[in-house]
Amino acid sequence: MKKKIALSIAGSDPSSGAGIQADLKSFSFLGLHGTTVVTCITSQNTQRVKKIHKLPVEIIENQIDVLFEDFNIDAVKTGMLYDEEIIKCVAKKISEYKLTPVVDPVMIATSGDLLSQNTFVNSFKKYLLPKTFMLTANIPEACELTGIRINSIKDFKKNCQKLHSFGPKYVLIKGGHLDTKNAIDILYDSKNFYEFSLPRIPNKKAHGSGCTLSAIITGLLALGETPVEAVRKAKYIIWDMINQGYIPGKGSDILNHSCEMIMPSTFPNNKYFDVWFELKNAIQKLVSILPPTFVPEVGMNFAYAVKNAQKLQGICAVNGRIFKTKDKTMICGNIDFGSSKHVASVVLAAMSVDKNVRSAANICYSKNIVELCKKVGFSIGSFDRKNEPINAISTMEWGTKHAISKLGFVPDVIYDTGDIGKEPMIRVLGNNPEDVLSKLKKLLKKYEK
Ligand code: PXL
Repeated sequence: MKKKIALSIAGSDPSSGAGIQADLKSFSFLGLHGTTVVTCITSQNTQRVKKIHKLPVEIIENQIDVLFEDFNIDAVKTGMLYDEEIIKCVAKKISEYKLTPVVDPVMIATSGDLLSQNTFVNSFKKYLLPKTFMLTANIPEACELTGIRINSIKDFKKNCQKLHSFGPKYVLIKGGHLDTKNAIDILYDSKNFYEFSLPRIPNKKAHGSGCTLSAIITGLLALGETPVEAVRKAKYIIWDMINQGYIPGKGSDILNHSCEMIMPSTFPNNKYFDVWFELKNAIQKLVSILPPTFVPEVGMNFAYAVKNAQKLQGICAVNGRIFKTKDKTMICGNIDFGSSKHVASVVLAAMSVDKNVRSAANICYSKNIVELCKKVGFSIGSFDRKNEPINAISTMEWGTKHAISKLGFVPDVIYDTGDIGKEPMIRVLGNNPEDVLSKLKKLLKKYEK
């Protein structure tokens, strides 16, 4: 197995919410091999930064050199650089190894504690910004670097242009601190402003979100994404990680960098990413609500096809399956394209009749559950494996088409009662994963009554 390699040059946060620890988790999330060069050791927890211990620059320089002796590094980010001496050292290495880094201008921690010396701003502008590929600043950092206040989107753009004039090819300003309905980020590349907007998640401090965003962007660049796409995708990923964040100590919440589901290393194009992301969210919701009694013995899968998919390669699903333990429903494997046959064949067959029906999940069969389906008003189709022609290539394709043709439309649910060595099964179909999920929720609600 070959992995892309990313490097983070940053400070250590022993509570693992931010700093190199967050960067390493972010690289793992993307399936990359992460490497780290530590600049400072902070003594901090989720409540405060107690002390900062700067490492000697020879040691920083040495760490960078040994890594480049050994690795072909695909992308680099910098985080906490603390003071002029470290900035100069890192800038020198950037030139020496011809790096195009993503640079996060870390100055202040979420707790409000300072993570930089007063020599930082001038040296950063002078030595590092001219060598920066993409700067990822939040509003206070952007204002500190430009002296231009941000009260509106217009100020945002002025700030981007000013920062761009210091040298970075791309400037990203994150609008989390601005009082707008959605959180808006703006990316500027000297020609265009790209706006990225996602709903705010209330009551979250999201310690480490700055580090994580720049690390995810770096990782996506290592995987070959364009800068604009890397930012767009990174935003979705971060949103998800914040949304699933948790409070590990007594202080702020941190992001959930869960590596349970690793993202595929490449997507043929954007529509594949969107399908993957929607399905992943639905599957995570599903396993948190679905009782193990609904999971078939052979396991469950949940599939979603890109528009007009013709082959299994265009259908995303879990490449292991969704299994049950005694008291839990759990995902085994990652979510990827071309990884299901059973449920994906159901989707392909349904799409051949109605191209809008692009998602399906299989659940355990029982007469009781079929009755529940009737009670909630689902349209129901079925097939009998005994009627399958000998020359049928795929049972699922034949069965699904057979059930649909008997009805004349694609129903909400298609079941079969099994055969020798074949577990009976119910498949729930819908236009997208949310649609399938809402049908499953309806069943559960009735089941629990
Ligand atoms: O999120 C900025 C940041 C970067 N690096 C280290 C940190 C923090 C925030 O606390 O501790 C080491």
